[in-house]
Amino acid sequence: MTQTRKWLPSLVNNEVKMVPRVFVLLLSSFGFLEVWSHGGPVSLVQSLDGEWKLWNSNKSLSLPARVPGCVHTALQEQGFIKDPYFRFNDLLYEWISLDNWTYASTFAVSKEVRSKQKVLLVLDGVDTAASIWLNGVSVGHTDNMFRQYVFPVRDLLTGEENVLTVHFLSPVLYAAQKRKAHSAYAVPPECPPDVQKGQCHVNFIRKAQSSFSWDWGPSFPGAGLWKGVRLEAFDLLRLDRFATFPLYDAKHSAWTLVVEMLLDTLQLMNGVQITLDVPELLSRATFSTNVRQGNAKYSFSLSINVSSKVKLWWPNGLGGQPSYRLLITVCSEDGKSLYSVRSKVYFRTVELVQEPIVGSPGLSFYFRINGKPVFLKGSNWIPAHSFQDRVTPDALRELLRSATDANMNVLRVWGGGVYERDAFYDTCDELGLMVWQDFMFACAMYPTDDDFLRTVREEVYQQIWRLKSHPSVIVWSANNENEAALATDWFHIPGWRRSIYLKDYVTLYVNNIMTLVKQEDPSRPFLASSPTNGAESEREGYVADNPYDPRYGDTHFYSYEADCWDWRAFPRARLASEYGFQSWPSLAALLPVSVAEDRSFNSRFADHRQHHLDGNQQMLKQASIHFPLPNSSQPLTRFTHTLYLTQVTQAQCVKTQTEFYRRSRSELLGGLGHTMGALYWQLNDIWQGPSWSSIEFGGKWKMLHYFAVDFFADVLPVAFEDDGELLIYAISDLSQDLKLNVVVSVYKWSDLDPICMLRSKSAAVPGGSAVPVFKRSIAVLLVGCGNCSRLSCLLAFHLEDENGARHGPVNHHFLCSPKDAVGLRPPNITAKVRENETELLVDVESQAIAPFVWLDVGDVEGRFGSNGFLMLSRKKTVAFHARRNTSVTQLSRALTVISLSDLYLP
Ligand code: BMA
Repeated sequence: MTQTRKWLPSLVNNEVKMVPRVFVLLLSSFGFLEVWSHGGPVSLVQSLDGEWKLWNSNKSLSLPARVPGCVHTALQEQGFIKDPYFRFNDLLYEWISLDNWTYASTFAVSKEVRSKQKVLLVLDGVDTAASIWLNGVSVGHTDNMFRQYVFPVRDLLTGEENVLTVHFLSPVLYAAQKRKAHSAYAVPPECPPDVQKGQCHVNFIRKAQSSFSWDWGPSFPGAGLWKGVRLEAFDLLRLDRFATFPLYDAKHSAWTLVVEMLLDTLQLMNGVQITLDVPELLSRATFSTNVRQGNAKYSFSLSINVSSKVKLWWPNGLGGQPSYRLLITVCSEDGKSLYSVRSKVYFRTVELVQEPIVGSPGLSFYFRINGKPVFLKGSNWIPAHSFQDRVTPDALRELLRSATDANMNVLRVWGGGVYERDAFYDTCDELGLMVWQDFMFACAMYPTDDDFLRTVREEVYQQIWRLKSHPSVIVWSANNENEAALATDWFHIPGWRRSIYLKDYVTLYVNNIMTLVKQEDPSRPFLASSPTNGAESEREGYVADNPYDPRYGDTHFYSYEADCWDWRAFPRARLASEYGFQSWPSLAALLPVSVAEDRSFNSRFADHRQHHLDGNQQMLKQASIHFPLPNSSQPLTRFTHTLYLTQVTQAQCVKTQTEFYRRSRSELLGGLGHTMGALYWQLNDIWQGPSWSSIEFGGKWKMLHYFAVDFFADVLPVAFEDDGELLIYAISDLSQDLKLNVVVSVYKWSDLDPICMLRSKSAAVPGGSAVPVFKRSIAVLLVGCGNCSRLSCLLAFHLEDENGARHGPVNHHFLCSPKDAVGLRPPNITAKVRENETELLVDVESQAIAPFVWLDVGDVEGRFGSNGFLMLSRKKTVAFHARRNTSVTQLSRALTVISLSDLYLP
């Protein structure tokens, strides 16, 4: 069958309007960039996206398949398989990744295209090992899902019936073959732990490392054309890559905009005129250059004339994210316009500060944006689906919005997933979400044979070019935990073999990746790993003795056994880039992927979804330290109570730990402290299962995410106990200084009215600091309040300025475990939905203090203004922000409310 494909009508981007006789060059990999050519079709683009054919190796299955897409999605859409996430289907559908698959497309190519001097076949993403054939002729091979592949095909094209086939090798078999060929020595780990039910040798294939299973995700090693495919035809030159970044000369307070282009040129062109124009900043310059034949890089610097007028890009919470329009025109010597580019540019500086700290061994480790030290508040990002084509633009945006709505200013794109799509970084730019960008290597040793290094170098090169224009990206980091894995010997490497792996480590991350980063993007810092001791690791040959050393660099810290309410267990790190606790998602998330018998904490299903050894038991054990375990005789009630309790436990654990990091910002104790970042593990989920995430699969916020809104608030009071004393710190990430006092209300568990209130003296809270504002012996405080004890009372507190205005959220401090609390009464909570002119509201009423009140609306998409809260009043109104149209009736029907009291009060 011959399909006719349409010429692309316009660019991905929003601003360009189609003008007659303007042919548009689609550069989907450039994100916020628009390119078009004037006065004649210099470049033509023919998309080959759309419906292709797909079959397996023995052709027992043959079906239509969408491109971009993947085999699993195609099989599901055509009814050959059910939802891969349903129950145990990850095991049932293992055969899909053990088979080889072929994608094929038949298409016509116009004379216009074929008459161009050069026609390229461009594949933006091929997952992963494949051979590509056009009209029966091999055009090339692929071995890396993170690369764009480009093949010249002009002479292979015919008019009507062109057949393009892409033969995919099973990724699992390919990885095994590569491992076998690497006979000199093993490159551990050979396989994931059994509990992950995954595939082996993922470190031998340049594919999302988590696709062979992870401790929060299933094994679905997919195959397919996961990004677009197109023909690009041109006569003179083609803009292959484009990037722009600002440089700031502090001495002269002057900005320069660097514009870089990679041009693919068919003949020497003298005197090409390149004009750069940022009209809003009255800056324009024309450069004349000779363009060589072949692929070459051209770099131009535009001085910004009104540097003092430049509005800076700031991280969320610290200012806006203004952008400017950059217009580029390229003309031939005789003044004929060849093409134009329009792009967004942003101005900001970034530095990673590692310098001696007075009174401390070690080095500081923090980011300075536009000269200002910024405390990183955020989380870690994992792939939002096993099948990337299933991630809708809306879902992606909603996740990123959820991050900024929880007062985050950073996400770390973790090295075991994928380099995210352009829309991800565009949105981060817009939202002021900084990105800590890992290269895609995680929790393993990697080979360094020539083929591997060659493909990695190309991958790294392309990703740097694709992402370096984004102000959101503040740091490159070469891998996840591989320095630590080597230093602390995760894989039990015999001493005499260690040097092999050390050498491989330095070869890959330093000699190759770091060298490339320094060469292609000197505009932002580079780290060889996370966690790392940074400059100290470098001094120790890039693998430090202890990369978790809190005196240097960033730290990952996990402890499931110790009581997470005890801050003394946490390392006082310079920057905490990973820490966390697991929880289960809501029942609503589990319903579509389970049947009745699965809905119990001891079911085979609950066990199957848990990919972290003893994870379910760890959650219960941690919960039981402070809470009663659910014991309802109703199995489904017991299950939902258990899901709820794991979320309560997780929220409370991560709150305690994050508050510890935030209050350690200005302090040095025993040389430790000056903590400048808290990124918990992990923001999002890949499927419906237990994990460290604060947002479950589908976008619903877990209790932790609601807690994050408060514990990441710009101004926050934090309480903790030290040696019988209660201390309250005021934390401020604001730019301006404040004068604040803390108001402490002491409540009895049995009474909704406070029994006494205390107010501290007003204290200076400088912008960007954490300062103690209250200190009192707990015993004295309790006696002073009258009839009060640790078991019968609890504290709520907030910050106020001299005019009595509250700053930041109300926080609370438990003086005992809720399971030991004396006087808790049944709250008999009721919740009623109503509507005002603009939104849906829930009126919550309670007859007693109720901890961790949780409003749930099942699968109605949206989120509450607040949730999981401590009810200290008789009435509270909570807004519901619906994502889809919903009504009072629908919401009322779906609404349930639960609090901790439901778990053990009659
Ligand atoms: C860290 C991460 C991930 C993992 C998480 C939870 O090691 O980098 O590899 O999912 O901890 O175990």
